[in-house]
Amino acid sequence: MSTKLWYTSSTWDWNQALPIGNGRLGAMIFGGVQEEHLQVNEDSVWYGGPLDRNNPDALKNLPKIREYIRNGQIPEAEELMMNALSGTPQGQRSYQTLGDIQLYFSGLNGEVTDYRRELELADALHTVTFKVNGYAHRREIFATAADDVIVMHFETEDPAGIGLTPLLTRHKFYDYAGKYTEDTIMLGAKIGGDGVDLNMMLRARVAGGTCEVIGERLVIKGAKEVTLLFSAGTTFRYPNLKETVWEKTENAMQFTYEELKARHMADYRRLFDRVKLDLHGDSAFDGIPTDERLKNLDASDFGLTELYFNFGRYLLISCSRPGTLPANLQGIWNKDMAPPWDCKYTININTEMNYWLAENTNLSECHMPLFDHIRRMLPNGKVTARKMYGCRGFVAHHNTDIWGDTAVQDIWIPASYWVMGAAWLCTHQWMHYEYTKDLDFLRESYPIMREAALFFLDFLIEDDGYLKTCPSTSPENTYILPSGVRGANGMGVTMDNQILRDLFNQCIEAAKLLGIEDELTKEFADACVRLVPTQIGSKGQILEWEKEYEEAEPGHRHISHLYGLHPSCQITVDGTPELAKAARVTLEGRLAHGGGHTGWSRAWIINHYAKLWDGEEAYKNLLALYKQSTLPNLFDNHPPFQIDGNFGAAAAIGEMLVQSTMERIVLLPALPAEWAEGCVKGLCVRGGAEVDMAWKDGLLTECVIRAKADIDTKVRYQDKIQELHLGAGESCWLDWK
Ligand code: FUC
Repeated sequence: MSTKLWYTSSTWDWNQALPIGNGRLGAMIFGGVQEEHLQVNEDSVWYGGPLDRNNPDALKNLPKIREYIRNGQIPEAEELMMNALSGTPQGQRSYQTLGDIQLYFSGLNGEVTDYRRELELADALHTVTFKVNGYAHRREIFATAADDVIVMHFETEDPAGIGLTPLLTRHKFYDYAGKYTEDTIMLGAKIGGDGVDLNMMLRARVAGGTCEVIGERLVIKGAKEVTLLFSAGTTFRYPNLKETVWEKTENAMQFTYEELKARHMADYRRLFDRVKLDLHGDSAFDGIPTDERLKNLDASDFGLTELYFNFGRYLLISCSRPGTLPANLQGIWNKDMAPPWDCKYTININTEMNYWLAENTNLSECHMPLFDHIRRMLPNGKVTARKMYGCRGFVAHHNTDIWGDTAVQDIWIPASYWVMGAAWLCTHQWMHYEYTKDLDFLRESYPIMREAALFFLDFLIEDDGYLKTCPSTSPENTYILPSGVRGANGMGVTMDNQILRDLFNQCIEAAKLLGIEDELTKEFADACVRLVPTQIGSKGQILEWEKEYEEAEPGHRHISHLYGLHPSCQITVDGTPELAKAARVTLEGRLAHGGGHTGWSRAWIINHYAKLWDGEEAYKNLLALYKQSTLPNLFDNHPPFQIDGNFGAAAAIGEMLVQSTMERIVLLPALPAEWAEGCVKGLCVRGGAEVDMAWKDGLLTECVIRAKADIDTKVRYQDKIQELHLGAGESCWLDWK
């Protein structure tokens, strides 16, 4: 199984640096010999405090906007929307880099030989090894969730020892820096008027040498071994900021380096080791540095898919742990003060995609930060619902930030005025229930799901006998009316109907499970059947809008109207074959016009083909992702780096091997011919079970299902279907012969 990213030189390029993280703290490591650099992040470093940005003119203009839309006066509607619905101010808060750790080594001027840097995903350990003047040096770095610090450990055979001057910086955006104690330097800043304060500290433990603070820097000389402990935080979590940041280093100081490492690995492996994917790749490819392996991509390098899959799981474990903020557009790893799209949460696909792998690749607890964030959004979303639309319930638009902002983001016609953010996010609560059958979780989540659904009981308008969203848009596409007029907003958009069908049904189902019977669930049921069904157009495609319009960008990166195929299971090969056929036509149309040009778009397409049980197309698109949208450090490239593609594609690899609804599990639904032989252990399915499988010559040879909860379902392999009834803790070996 491929688990190592490795390179033969250090780098100055962030896209070649390697990420580590413990959920809250993250770093990109460049691997320099004389000058090592860690660009560091902390998940709560966001500029500015919470804002009420709900446009005070929204509610009074809403009837006019709706009237324009009903009359087909789209430009008039959109102009009014830009003024009356946009946030005041128009933008949410931005995530920022925490800063940098610069490590200036002395005495390393000789020739460097045997250089290697690697990231071992099985251990979550970054290692640099090299020789200078024939003496070996070894540097290990990891971010541990067990002790909540970043640990750096340097050793050398050189009798002169290690000379090192560490420094903390932050692009000059800081308020103080310097000595904290005899062995610790620190840096701090206030970010934004009513924003958070940040603090970071670097503490040294030196064996066989000297260490002191001079000015802003630590000065270490003649050390046999050096361990540096890095801790950071903000007042978002820690009111006693400096004390708390310091305590974290104090706690870590009680352990030796080896103990810290062992504690880290035990914690990490508890999650990582749950799943093993073996595609029987040729191990010779593991002998090629990762950047070259990627550049000279070989379709028979199945180990690269193992590596990409493992990397996706590694990244989620490293940026989303219980108690942290959810993975943002770059997970946690961002080098900028003003990053692309503010490096926040785009919830019209990107944030959801970040969590597609959480359940099926057995990292259920890494999903938790998203649920905490939905809770953070809820009170804001109720205010937005009331102030902007005069509705009950919980609404969010296409972005949110650290404070759970729910008002409209940007003044951008094809995206900003979409009201489905909270609804889509809440389907993840149900997804978590389906995979875990955790009724306590459902009991806590149902009131939130219900608020999200409640909004639409008030917001939907009647038109042509149907209930429709209005205004709304199909993210972020534009249509052309027969008159030539372009528009993006309208009513009864396909994706909205699909999301709402899920949300209403999930609320009804949840209420049933929780023994709740009230008026509201009846209203949800009534509304659900009055949504416009998913329609097939004249070319055999799924319609994106309620009518068949010309598309301004037929290769658009969003494929929102296939939400029903994935992540939802409304469209399935075995349940709705006509719609599945139409979904394929839609995909082919997008791809024929250059679709899949961003990493996340390609990752969505891979999931779609997996759901269409087409392993060949799924693998073809996976290879295209590696070739066209993957950076040398295996980060997904939008461009720039955006983590959704990493997560979306890892999820898709899982979906190629096993799929599930509550009604059935499908084994090897999209196995490409190339992956003739392999095995996988620990993938999760809806209903609450883990699946282990092995296959040979493209045919399933073994399958074991281990129930984590009572499960009553069917298992399908090719055309064969078996009933499956297991109690929690039971397992069964399925025999297909
Ligand atoms: C959506 C996408 C863009 C980008 C941005 C962060 O707006 O359409 O491609 O991923 O989010």
